Amino acid sequence: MKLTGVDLLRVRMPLVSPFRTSFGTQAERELLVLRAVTSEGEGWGECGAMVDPLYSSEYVDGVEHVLRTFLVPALLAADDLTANKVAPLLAKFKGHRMAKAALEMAVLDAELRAHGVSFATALGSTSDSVACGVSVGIMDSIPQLLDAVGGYLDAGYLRIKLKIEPGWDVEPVRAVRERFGDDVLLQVDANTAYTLSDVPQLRRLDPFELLLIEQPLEEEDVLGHAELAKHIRTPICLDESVVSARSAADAIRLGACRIVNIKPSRVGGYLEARRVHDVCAAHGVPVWCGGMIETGLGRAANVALASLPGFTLPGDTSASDRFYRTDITEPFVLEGGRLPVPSGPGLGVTPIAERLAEVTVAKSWLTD
Ligand code: OSB
Ligand code: MG
Repeated sequence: MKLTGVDLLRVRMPLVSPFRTSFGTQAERELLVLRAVTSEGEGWGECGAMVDPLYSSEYVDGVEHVLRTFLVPALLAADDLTANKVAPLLAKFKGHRMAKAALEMAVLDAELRAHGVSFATALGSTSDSVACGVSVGIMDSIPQLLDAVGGYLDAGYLRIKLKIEPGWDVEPVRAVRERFGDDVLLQVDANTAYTLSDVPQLRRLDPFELLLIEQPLEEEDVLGHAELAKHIRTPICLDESVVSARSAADAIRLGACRIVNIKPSRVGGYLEARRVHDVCAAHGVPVWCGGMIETGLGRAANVALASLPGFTLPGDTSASDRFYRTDITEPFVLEGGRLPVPSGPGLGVTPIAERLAEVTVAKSWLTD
């Protein structure tokens, strides 16, 4: 197929409540939505990048610039474009994985819609629903946290993830265990907030039988995670450090993690995400699907990915109403702690034109 152009939409959506992590607090989600227009029809993409480069080096304005200046022009010049060719065509541009992921997602969606194939089928899905967990932000107080966790358990979530940072780690975990018991699947995510000098504090999490601790140390400190693993019992899961199938293989080989969080945007797209899944499966390493506060578009693709056989732990594939009162697609609604895997062509969901228009703050058409 031939790429005609890309509609670049900047979307701003309020969150149902502020979401606090060790790197910051956000009350709204501002992100880029892409509509690829091709000779075979259109496709939708969503970019994981946030407004500020706090989770990773990418950020909305930077993504917009690299898409406009380098990535979209490279695809516009290709005569016989397929989703599989996107990464090779963009490989000469270093980094910018979230920008590349969004563009590949839009091209993949266009291609799959044209062929009447779902994301789930294309990626190798083996299930028609996925088990869902929820990521719970850092709160001002323990009672507030217990209210939030209680609400999510009542809603049916099968796994709770607590965001932690120094000063908000052992006590919230203890409080959740005391209130809700030892059977709750519980894990924590530090978003790089600790160093190896925190080993004594991180060891204090050991008695709580957590499923995992996600990304305790900084992104580039893979060997540090391998060292930390020798001193704590809680399994280490990497998020920020895993940016490709190769880096996943390296981290596993070095003993830096026993579990991997797969975020398609972080690794450059759904096709690389599947390769991360395959590498982990080959090593017997369980994976789960992470999230970047996606709209219904990214959520649809994440749920499809999470239905692959290696995704043996519940993901951060929460329902649409975890973050948004109104989504830009039909909402994903929890059913017995699970979400149904979309089965329609491509993403299986499409933005509702009026909803999308309401939240779009800027729009530009990229073409040659
Ligand atoms: O580290 O997993 C993370 C949100 C934004 C940036 C990083 C992370 C998160 C979450 C929420 O934990 C994931 C979600 O439910 O979308
Ligand atoms: Mg994380």
